[in-house]
Amino acid sequence: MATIPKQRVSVIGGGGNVGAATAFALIAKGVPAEVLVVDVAEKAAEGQALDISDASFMMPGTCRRGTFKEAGQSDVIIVTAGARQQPNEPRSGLIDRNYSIIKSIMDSLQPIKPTAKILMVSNPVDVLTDIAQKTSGLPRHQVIGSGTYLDSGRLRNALSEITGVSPTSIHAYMLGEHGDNQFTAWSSARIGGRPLLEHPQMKDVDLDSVYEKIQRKAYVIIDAKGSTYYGIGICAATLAEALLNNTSQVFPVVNYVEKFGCYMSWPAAIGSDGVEQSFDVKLNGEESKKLDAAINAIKETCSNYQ
Ligand code: 6V0
Repeated sequence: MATIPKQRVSVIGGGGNVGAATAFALIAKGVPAEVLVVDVAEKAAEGQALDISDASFMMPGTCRRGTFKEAGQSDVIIVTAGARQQPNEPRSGLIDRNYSIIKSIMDSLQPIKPTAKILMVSNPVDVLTDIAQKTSGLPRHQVIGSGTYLDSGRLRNALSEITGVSPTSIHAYMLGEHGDNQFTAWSSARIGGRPLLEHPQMKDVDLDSVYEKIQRKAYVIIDAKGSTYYGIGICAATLAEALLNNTSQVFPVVNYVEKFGCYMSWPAAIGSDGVEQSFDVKLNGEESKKLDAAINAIKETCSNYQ
């Protein structure tokens, strides 16, 4: 019998597409953790866990179905449970359906391990991260959301196609809200130590059309196959890995930004305590207006769901 790793990651909603993709990505990345798949749909959770455990025989991680109580005692609790977008539905439209689901999940997890970190993925992720923090009782720095990490990855892929540089060497962020109020921080984007917009290949690029393509990508995928899960699965697994392995990597994730007074997607260094540092991104006037719009939209929704 395989040795059970000491660290535990639970995926609540793991019977569904995003949860299963996340659990599989954790195993495939070789994260040395016991991965628990938890879902109200127990049969679906059992099936996903059995399938993923077949992939774990050559990896340090293990996978099985778990209970909500076991999940509450995990080192990292990833929440992917809830309703997903229908074609052309904005993420913000999910709040009524997912608000009560997230509150009931936080109750079912109690008592939550005091050192646990919660990673929210369910949408609208900015507002649900705020609700998860308040209802879990964990400190703000231990509760984060995947936010615009996925959108920033999509942006880096698009910029890689234009510039011919690896996406891992392009430092560019989508920030604000993971939704219709996200924006590209073009003025702070860097490539090889210089402003991205000074790269010769960027000279004639229509920035609005690059933004629109990123913004529409989830809608295009949902229209074609019903939901998106591979990209977000690897993003969630990478964030869990940073939390477990104390990597202090900087990601654009949902974290509580003191100076804005709300949870939103903003660059933060992530380690075993959760958020270790939040950063001060320099924005131009137009970007600052978009940031204000995102903050207002998030705060307004949060105030309606307390
Ligand atoms: P899905 O495939 O329908 O899976 C949802 C799962 O949640 C199902 O297995 C349900 O049984 C389960 N569930 C519902 N209520 C509960 C509960 N109370 N406790 C435990 N499990 C429950 O949806 P999918 O996996 O495609 O999407 C899940 C969520 O992820 C949605 O809110 C999406 O909008 C969101 N996404 C977030 C992304 C991001 O970038 N943050 C990206 C893609 C999807």
